[in-house]
Amino acid sequence: MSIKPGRLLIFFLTVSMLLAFAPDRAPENMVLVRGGSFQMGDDRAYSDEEPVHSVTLDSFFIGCFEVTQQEWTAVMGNNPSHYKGADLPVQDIDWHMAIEYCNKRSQIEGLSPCYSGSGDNIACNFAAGGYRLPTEAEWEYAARGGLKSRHYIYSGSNNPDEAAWYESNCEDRIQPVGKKKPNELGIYDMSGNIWEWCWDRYEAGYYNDSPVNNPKGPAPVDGKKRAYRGGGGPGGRVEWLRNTARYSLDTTYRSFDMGFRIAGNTTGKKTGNMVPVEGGTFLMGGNDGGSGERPAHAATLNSFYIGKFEVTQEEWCAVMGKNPSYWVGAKSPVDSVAWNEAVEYCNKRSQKEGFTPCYSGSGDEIVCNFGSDGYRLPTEAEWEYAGRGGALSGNYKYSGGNNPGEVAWYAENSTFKNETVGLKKANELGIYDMSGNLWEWCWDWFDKDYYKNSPGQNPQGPAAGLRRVMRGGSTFNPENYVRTTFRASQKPNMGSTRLGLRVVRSAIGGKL
Ligand SMILES: [Ca+2]
Ligand SMILES: [Ca+2]
Repeated sequence: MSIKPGRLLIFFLTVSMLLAFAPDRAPENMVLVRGGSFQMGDDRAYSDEEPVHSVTLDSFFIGCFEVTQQEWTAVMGNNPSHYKGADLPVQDIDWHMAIEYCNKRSQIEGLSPCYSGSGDNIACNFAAGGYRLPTEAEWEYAARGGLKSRHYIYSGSNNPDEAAWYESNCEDRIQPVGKKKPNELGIYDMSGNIWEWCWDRYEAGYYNDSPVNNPKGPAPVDGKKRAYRGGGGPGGRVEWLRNTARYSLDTTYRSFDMGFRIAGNTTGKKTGNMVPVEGGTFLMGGNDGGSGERPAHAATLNSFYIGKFEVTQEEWCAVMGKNPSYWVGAKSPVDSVAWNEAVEYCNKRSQKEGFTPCYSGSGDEIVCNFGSDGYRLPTEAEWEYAGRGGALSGNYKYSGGNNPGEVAWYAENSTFKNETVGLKKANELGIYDMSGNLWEWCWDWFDKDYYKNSPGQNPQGPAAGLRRVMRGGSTFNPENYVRTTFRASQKPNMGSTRLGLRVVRSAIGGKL
């Protein structure tokens, strides 16, 4: 791969900015709502809640609270609310103001904004990583408690006074968020307190022919009205608090009891310490290396994310509950983990963070679903592509430079113990310690002759074997072993004090 220096600089700055702003975890005060199917609507109430119908939603994030005045002011620099208080929901917000807040907050946090266009022609990119309003279906599913639903009438209870602020208990004012009982998912005030704008245009008969999967409201034929949900407050009647109750207003309508709650896609979030690697074609292996590295051959890879660091002992413990490492240090890479255990870690971490696990089966029959969005080990090709700096490659011998002492902990500069991750110079993509520190497990079965006939697209290693690939060399090894093309292997049931792992995730649909 060759690239002009000017272009390289721009690429590098872009990647650096992405890294600098990428959030480390789910946004504060948001919960993951696991996708699933539910029965939307209610046949016993108003006609616009009929018919009850099946809806299936993807996972999403939603705010635990209505957007507060403190949050609003931090982003927008003003406070339009009638009832003032930092921990009160922001009020007097029309639909367009809510949209503007979502985009602005996305930009501030380095997430790609969901909304484009203006006036009556606002479009929402539901694949973007930024903040947005929930759809009506998302709102109702979350209010009902998602997969944990206990089928209450109001969000979190059958007793309106337990779950909601409304006319009989709110003392004629808007109340601070989070004081009533949360619902099954830990979300507050979905019933009562302020009304909450949703994304959807409103049509009373929409449920008669709305799509089953991720309904997003009627097409723009119904004018300016948008749906809102979950109100109460002063003058709020008890029947308005129901999870299924639907209302609509012109998008420019403002009132002291109107605000919103944010939602977000699971894509683009939870990228904690994961570096986006744009797919591309590179020359894998090298004709100057050992026989297993030959021949150099073209490999084309899809985009993926890779850990900026080797998995640390802290990260391992948070998922697996114990630390197997010989060389102990919370920020040092975990060692003494067998390949099978590394795979188990990936699946467990995926489940914990709401991703779909990649691995199934057991022992030598473990298979990897590369189409899942969960954590997995890199393929050998992904490891080498990322190690070489991907599309930004400077074609160095080691990951990030030609001087091994600058980029790697290896036999010449180490005390043989694992070093804290991230202390040496990062490579072109901002990834640390790919050369040296610990060897890193890869997915592939090892075959010394694999390069002689490996596929050109997304090679995933031989179908079977005795040993799994490990890459990058360790603090015990001389410089030859910490080259980006050097190949080695280990039996999958054997851990080593010199061997750890680094995780990757597929970029689903090619989107980073
Ligand atoms: Ca509310
Ligand atoms: Ca390493």
